[in-house]
Amino acid sequence: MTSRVDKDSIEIRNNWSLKEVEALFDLPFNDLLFRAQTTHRQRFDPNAVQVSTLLSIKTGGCSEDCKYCSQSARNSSELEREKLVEVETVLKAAVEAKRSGSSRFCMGAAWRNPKGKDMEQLLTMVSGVKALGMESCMTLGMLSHDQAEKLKKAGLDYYNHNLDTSESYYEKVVTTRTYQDRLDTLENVREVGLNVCSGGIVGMGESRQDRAGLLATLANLPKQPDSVPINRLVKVAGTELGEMDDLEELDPLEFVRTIAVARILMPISWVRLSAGRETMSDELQALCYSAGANSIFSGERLLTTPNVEAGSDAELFNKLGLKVLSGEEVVLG
Ligand code: SAM
Ligand code: DTB
Ligand code: SF4
Repeated sequence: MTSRVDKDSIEIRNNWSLKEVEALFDLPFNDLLFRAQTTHRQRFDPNAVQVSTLLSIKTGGCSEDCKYCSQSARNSSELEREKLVEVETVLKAAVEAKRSGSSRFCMGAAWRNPKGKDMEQLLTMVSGVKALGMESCMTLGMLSHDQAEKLKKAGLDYYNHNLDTSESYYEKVVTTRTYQDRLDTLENVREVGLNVCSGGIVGMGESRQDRAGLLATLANLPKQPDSVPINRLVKVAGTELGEMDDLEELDPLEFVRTIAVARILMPISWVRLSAGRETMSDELQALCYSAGANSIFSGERLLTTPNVEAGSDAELFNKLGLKVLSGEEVVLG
C-alpha cells in the first residue's frame, strides 16, 4: 500500500521519497507554511492544542549510550540514579496533571527495556491512570511483543519510542541499539493495537537531509504514528552533545520548517512541540503552532530537565486565541 484515504477523504501517503521531502524543506517559507496550514485545517481545529504531562518513573543509571541524554550511566552528568517509583506517587502526579488540564499522562523510564520483575508495577500504574479517565502513555525503551500485549491489556493507550534521527546519522548518536531495534519495537507496539508515539530530536548537528530522512521514515511506516514528538536538543552538561562547544542551536526558522514538513507528511497525526520549549521565544512557538504543531508537554519539568514556567503557556495561548483540548475532544485519526 502506498497511500490511503481516511474517513475525511484526507490522503495519507507512505511512499514519500527523500527528494520529495527535501523539496518541501526547500520551499519558500510562506509557501511551506501555507501548505502546512492547509493540511492542518483538513483534520484539526487550528486553534486547539492537546496537552500531555510527563513524569519520570525511573530516573538515571541507564545502560544505553544516547549522546544527548542526561540519564545514560555512561555520561558524567550529575543526575542521581533512582528506583522505579511507587504506584501511589505516580497516581498523585496524574491527578494533579488532570487537574491542571492535561488529557494525557506520559510515564518515562530510563531503561534499555523493562525487566520481567517490573511489569506488575507498570501494569498497575497503567490501570490506575486509566481509572482517572486520562489517556496513558509509557516510554520504557525497547519492548517485546509479549510486553506490548500486557501493557495494551492493562489499558495503555500510547507507547512512545522515538527514531531520534535519520538512519544514516543514527550511529553518531547511539551505538548500543540499532535503528532496526527501534523499528522492531514500533512494530511490536503497532501489532498489539497500541497507538504509536514516535518522533525525534533535531539540533544534534544533523543536516537538513537527515531531518528530511527522519520525517520520511516516520511517514512511511506501515501506519503513520498517531503522535509525533519533535524535540529540539536540550544541551545537558556532562553529556557528549551537551559538552560540544561548537554545536550551535538549530536555526529557529529551520525548526519551524521541520514542524511544517512533519505536518504535511503526517496530516492526521498530533505533532508535538516537545523538549526545548524552555528556550523558545513566544514568537517561535507561535510560528510552530501556525506551522501545524498541535500538542505540547505542559508542566515545569520534562523528565529530568526544565520545561516552561508555570502560567506561561496559558498566557501565550490567551494571546494567540488557542484553546486546550479536553480529554473528550481529543479524537484519534
Ligand atoms: N529510555 C527510553 C527510550 O530511550 O526510549 C525512554 C526515555 S527517553 C528519555 C525518551 C526520548 O526523549 C528520547 O528518545 C529522546 O528523543 C528524548 N530526549 C532525551 N534527552 C533529550 C534531550 N537532551 N534533548 C531532547 N530530547 C531528548
Ligand atoms: C519525547 O519525545 N520527548 C519527551 C518524551 N518523549 C518522553 C522526553 C523529553 C526529554 C527531555 C530531556 C529530559 O528532560 O531528560
Ligand atoms: Fe537511556 Fe532512553 Fe536516555 Fe537512551 S534516551 S540513555 S535509552 S533513558
